[in-house]
Amino acid sequence: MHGKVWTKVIKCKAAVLWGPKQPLSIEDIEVAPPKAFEVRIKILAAGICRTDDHVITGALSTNFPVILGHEATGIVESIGEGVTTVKPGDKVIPLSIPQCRKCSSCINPNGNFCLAMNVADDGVLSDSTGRFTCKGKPVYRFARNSTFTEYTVTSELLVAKIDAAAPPEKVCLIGCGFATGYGAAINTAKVTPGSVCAVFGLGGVGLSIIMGCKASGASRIIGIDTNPCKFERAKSVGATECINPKDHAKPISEVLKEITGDSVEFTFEAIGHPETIIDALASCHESHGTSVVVGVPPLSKMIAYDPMLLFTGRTWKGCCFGGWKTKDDIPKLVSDFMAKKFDFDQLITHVLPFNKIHEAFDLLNKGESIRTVLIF
Ligand code: CND
Ligand code: ZN
Ligand code: ZN
Repeated sequence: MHGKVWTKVIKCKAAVLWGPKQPLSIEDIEVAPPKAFEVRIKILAAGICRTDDHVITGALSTNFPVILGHEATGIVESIGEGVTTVKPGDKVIPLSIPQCRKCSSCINPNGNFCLAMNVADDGVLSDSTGRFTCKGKPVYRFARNSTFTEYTVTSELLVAKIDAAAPPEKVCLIGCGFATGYGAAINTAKVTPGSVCAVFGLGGVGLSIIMGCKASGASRIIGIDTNPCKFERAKSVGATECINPKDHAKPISEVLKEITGDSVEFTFEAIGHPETIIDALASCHESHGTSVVVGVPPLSKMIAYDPMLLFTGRTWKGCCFGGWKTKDDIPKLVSDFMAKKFDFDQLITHVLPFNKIHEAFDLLNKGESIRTVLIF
C-alpha cells in the first residue's frame, strides 16, 4: 500500500483561516509529500484549545492564511528520507515542541524548550517553505503543528509514537490541554503533598492543572473562574472549593489570603490575562510561594509588576506544554492513560465531526464546552 504513494501530493479538506477575525473556511487543499526527516500524518481526532481561538480573534499573531489546531492524534501516512523513529501505520501525537536530544535545553533535565526550532514559529518547515497550498497560495502551519486538516506534514522531531491501542478521540488531549495543565503542576510547580493550590481559569488547561495538583497530593485546591458553570466539573476532578471573582469586590489574592489564613503555596494562571497573571503571583505565599504562568497573553501585552512581589521570596515560573520532554514523555502519558491513572471524562464535553468545527468554536466561546474533539 505504501510503495511510492509517499511521492504524491494529497488533496484533502482542511479548515483554513484566511485572516484574523474571519470565519474558518473548509477548503480543498494540497498537502505535499514529506521531505527528508519529515513525516506526513493522517489526522484521526483533534481537540480545540483556546490558543487556536486566540489566532482567530487576533490576540495571537501568525502568518496567514493558516491552518490552526495543535492537539491531535493521527496515523503516519508516509515518511521522508532519513526518518527512523516512526514508520507508516504508527499511531502518533504531533507535537508543538520538538525534542532533538542534543541542544542545551534537551540535555538539561529541567525544562523542555528544545532549541531545535525557533520560539517564534513562522509557520514553515526547516527549509523555510510550507507543505500546504490552497487555491494556488501557500498556507502556513500553526504552532509547528496544524491539525484542523485531514493530513499534515511535520518534522520527525515533532512526532511522538504512542500505543497503537490508544483511543484517538481521547488521547488527542495529551497533544496539548491535558499535558500542559497536568505537567504545569507536576513538572513546573512540583506541587507537594498536603499543599494548598489555587488555579485561575477552569477550562481544559485549568482542570488538567487541578488533576495534577490532586495527583501530587495537594490537600486544598481552590478553583477560580468568572463562569460558575465551570465549578461542578472542577470539583469532580479535585477542586475542594471554587470562587467567582464577580462575587467579590477585592482582588482574588486578598480573598484567598482571608479564606486560607495566608497559606497558598502554589498558584497557576490558565486564562491568559496580564491582570490575572499578576494577581495569581500575588496570591501565592510571599515568602515561599510559587506561581506558574500557563495562560497565553496577547502578544502585544507587556506586564508591569511591583518587584516587591518577588523580593520577599516568591518564585515566578512559566512553562510551555507542561515542561514535558516531548518525544520521551508523551508516549508515557498515553501509557498512563491506558493504565487508567487518569481519565478525560470531565474534560471532553463534546465530540463532533470535523465539518462542524464552527459549532465547536461557538461552544468554546459560549463557555459551554471544556474540550470539543473533532473526529475526521
Ligand atoms: P478556556 O477558554 O477553555 O478556559 C479559560 C477559563 O478562564 C474559562 O473557563 C473562562 O471562563 C475563565 N476566565 C476568563 N476570564 C477570567 C477572569 N478574568 N477570571 C477568572 N476566570 C476567567 O481555555 P483553555 O483552558 O483551553 O486555555 C487556557 C489558557 O492556556 C489560554 O490562554 C491558552 O491559550 C493557554 C494555553 C497554554 C499552553 C502552554 O503550553 N503554556 C498550551 N495551551 C493553551
Ligand atoms: Zn493548546
Ligand atoms: Zn533540543
